[in-house]
Amino acid sequence: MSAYENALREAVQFMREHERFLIVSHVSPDGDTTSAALATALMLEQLGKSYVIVNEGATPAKFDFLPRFARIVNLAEQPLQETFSHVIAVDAADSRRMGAVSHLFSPDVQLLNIDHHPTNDCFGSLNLIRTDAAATVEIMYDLVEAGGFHLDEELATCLYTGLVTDTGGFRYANTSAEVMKIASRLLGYGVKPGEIADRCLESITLGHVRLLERTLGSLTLTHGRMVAALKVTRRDLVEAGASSDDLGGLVNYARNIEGVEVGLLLTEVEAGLVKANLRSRRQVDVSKVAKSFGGGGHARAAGYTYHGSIEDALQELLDKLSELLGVEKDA
Ligand SMILES: [Mn+2]
Repeated sequence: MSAYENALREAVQFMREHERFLIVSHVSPDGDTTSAALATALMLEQLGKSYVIVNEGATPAKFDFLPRFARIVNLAEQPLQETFSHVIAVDAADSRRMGAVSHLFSPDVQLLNIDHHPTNDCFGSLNLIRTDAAATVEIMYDLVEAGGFHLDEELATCLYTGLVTDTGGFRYANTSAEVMKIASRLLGYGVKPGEIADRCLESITLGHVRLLERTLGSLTLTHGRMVAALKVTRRDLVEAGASSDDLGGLVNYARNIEGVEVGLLLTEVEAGLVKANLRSRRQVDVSKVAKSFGGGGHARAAGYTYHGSIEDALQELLDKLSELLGVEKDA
């Protein structure tokens, strides 16, 4: 039995052996972590277990078509008193990605870490990691098979949504034959691909459009036009009436410019706190760049948090990219 098959078996056992669970999705939740958390909930229901699903903050409303969405507790608005001995974290590459949730863990906590990020540091007591999986939900699909869980429209909808969002609608390089095979099987359970794609990929908020209008003016090209950067200041967010929810996809306007290898989006979330989103086309492994600043992610999509001004964040990042690309930033 491979180490992965063994981890699948242990994960199923973990779910069967215990009664009450805390399910944690990662900070700034995306479609994959949200779908994986809800799929976990549905699987625990099948086993007759009880659970609480939490996120450090708000989960984007565009995912509210997913089953059990209303069960996700936003800890910023609804603090919990209970502590948990059994925790399942999904799509979080390290314990910091779970956000401020550790006060919910009992001293004897056992944590099952289910993830597909190559930068995962195996922070769980059990680690179910497959770094060649396109999404955490692809691992959840393996778990459904390994544990003999019953696939129905609800569970299939969660798994399909995670696949659609983490592959950018089956367009990114992580779209494997296996992904298409799984997606095809899931459609057989009544999943509605048009509706899911519309909700997750096509629909944009008014806040996003207003933010885009302001942000495009900040576009700078460096390194012989191989790097494109966009900046969103606190003021942009306030004037656009936008929240961090509305930032999704903005970084692609930088990366998608012809000839650009690395697209950057720097967001001043609050004074002195900057979120950096990095996307690359084909050469640069941006997860390494993110990791050098204390973050993580994938080769083509990564991010980190920076303490300091947005200008300093940008300059340090551009200097790092100069090293990696072997090109001066003002070239
Ligand atoms: Mn993911």
